[in-house]
Amino acid sequence: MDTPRLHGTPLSHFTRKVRIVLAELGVAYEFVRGPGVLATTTAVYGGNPLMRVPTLVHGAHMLIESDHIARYLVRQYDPADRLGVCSERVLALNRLAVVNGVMSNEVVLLLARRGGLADLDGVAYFRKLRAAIDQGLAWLEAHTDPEADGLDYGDIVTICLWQHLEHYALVTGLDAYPRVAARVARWADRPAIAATTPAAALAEAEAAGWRPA
Ligand SMILES: N[C@@H](CCC(=O)N[C@@H](CS)C(=O)NCC(=O)O)C(=O)O
Repeated sequence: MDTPRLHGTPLSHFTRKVRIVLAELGVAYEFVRGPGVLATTTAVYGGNPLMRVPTLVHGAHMLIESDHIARYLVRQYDPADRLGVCSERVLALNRLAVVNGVMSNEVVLLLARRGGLADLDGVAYFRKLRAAIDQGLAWLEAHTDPEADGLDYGDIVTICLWQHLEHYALVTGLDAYPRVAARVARWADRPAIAATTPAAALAEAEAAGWRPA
């Protein structure tokens, strides 16, 4: 089949999940960088009608939703699922839901700010999203074992969330979550992780001539 084509943006943490899975599985792919996520034509998002990234195009298939893409890749390239991408353990499912929820809340707040709203905390719903970020991080802290064996998909998504939070600094008080920080630090030098940090992805994109919209 053709080389998979991944549509994303350099700083998208949802896209990064897929990039790390591709690298861990040793799958070569083409990374198509869109100009940003405020454009309103689906072509910019690889055909995703929801106008979000990531989108994976592989042969005749177009897939959206980072976790669905990761599952598709595992089925294609790693049926043994060494990273536990398809795990249905309750803890794994809840971890994924909490990380995704915190990521999504952060995206809403960042895009509201980027769209011109200066006083995020003046909107009751946005205050709730912030509170849920704090509660979600506290849940992760309580359910993270920094010494657990092996890198799994739960670690990958947590790393993407954590380093994105550090990059944007929209959320303060990250030092309240030392177990999460320790778990992330444990894998920080792994090639697939180090090569896709926000700073590395941005530098790579700029070197390739990418400019944000
Ligand atoms: N549930 C989606 C979320 C994707 C998502 O929200 N991506 C962000 C970039 S990190 C985006 O494109 N946001 C634009 C928007 O929400 O309109 C997934 O897992 O792929």
